[in-house]
Amino acid sequence: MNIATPSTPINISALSKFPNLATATADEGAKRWSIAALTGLFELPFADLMFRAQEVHRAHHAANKVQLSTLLSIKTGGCPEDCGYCSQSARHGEAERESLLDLDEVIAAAQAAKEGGASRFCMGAAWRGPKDRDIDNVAAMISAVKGLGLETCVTLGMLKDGQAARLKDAGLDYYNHNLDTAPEFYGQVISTHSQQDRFDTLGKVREAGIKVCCGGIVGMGETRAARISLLAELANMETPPESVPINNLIPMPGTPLADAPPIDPFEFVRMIAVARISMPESMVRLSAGRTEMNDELQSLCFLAGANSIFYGDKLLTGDNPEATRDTQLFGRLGIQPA
Ligand code: SAM
Ligand code: DTB
Ligand code: SF4
Repeated sequence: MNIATPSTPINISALSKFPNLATATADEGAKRWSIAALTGLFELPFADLMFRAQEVHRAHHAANKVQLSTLLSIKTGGCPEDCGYCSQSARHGEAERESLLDLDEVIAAAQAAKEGGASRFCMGAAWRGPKDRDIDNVAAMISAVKGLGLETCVTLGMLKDGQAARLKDAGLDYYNHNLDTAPEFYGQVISTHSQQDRFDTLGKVREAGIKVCCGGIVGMGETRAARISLLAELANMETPPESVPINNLIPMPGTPLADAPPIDPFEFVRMIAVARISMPESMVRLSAGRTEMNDELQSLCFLAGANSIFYGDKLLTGDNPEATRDTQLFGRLGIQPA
């Protein structure tokens, strides 16, 4: 059964054929994902969920292509925010504080990323949000990276009016700003800003015509209901994010979540699969936490519809698999990097 085509939104009511799946609420139309529908997907037998994820994946994306983005922390540590997972918070993080990198260092890293095979270069700064003079510096970095023929992405925290347009003018393709977790759980992880603040920045990014990269983290002690609630927030956006990073918590020493119990690996794969099904046109990114995953688990994530990764041995402060480990895995699986 073809439950979705590339040009039309997924027809959730078509899923009602399956006994465990609730349909979307009638008044909100087929594009809105109800909690019941998402829960129904999560509760499917694993093989059925994987089958459905593959159907949606193949209807919307090249089946065996995985997009590669390389990350660089352009300003590390000393962040005033208190995000409970983050090594870069001045309140608990152990990441050493550094000032903004020079343009030359950024260009060298972007060139190396390009030569390594990445198609997008993502620059992250541990700020609550950039000051206007920071935007000048980052705009120069964006233009230079774009000039190398790479797609550009930045994650700089909350934006003030006018800042997104300046980033767009510099050549920015994507802005990463995650909802991170369910609205009901957000306050237990972060107290220095609200999830509404995140939505406000996402609105500014959209308005400026920049593509949105927005996802979250699992493995922070949240319930399955909270994971579903996060996916509902993402999938029900007027335009769902073009890129949806699903991070598995890297428990950072010194952070409040340093001892969080790891998530069941199959639950992680289910999260990827439900993201894929509920956001058919989005790129789903298998993000932080891959170093701790074996090849078999990562393969299940690709089978569940993940079609992008962070590539290169470092994330922002945390570890990522060596590039050679990824290229070997791609070779064994017949995946083409893109
Ligand atoms: N300051 C910016 C912000 O908060 O958007 C950008 C940097 S922040 C490190 C980007 C994202 O990385 C976070 O929203 C979170 O989803 C993810 N992240 C941070 N620390 C993590 C960790 N220890 N494990 C998994 N994901 C993490
Ligand atoms: C995202 O969702 N994950 C990336 C990227 N966006 C910026 C960052 C992961 C950070 C992992 C912890 C660290 O490296 O400090
Ligand atoms: Fe700061 Fe971003 Fe880390 Fe939160 S996630 S502490 S805003 S760098």
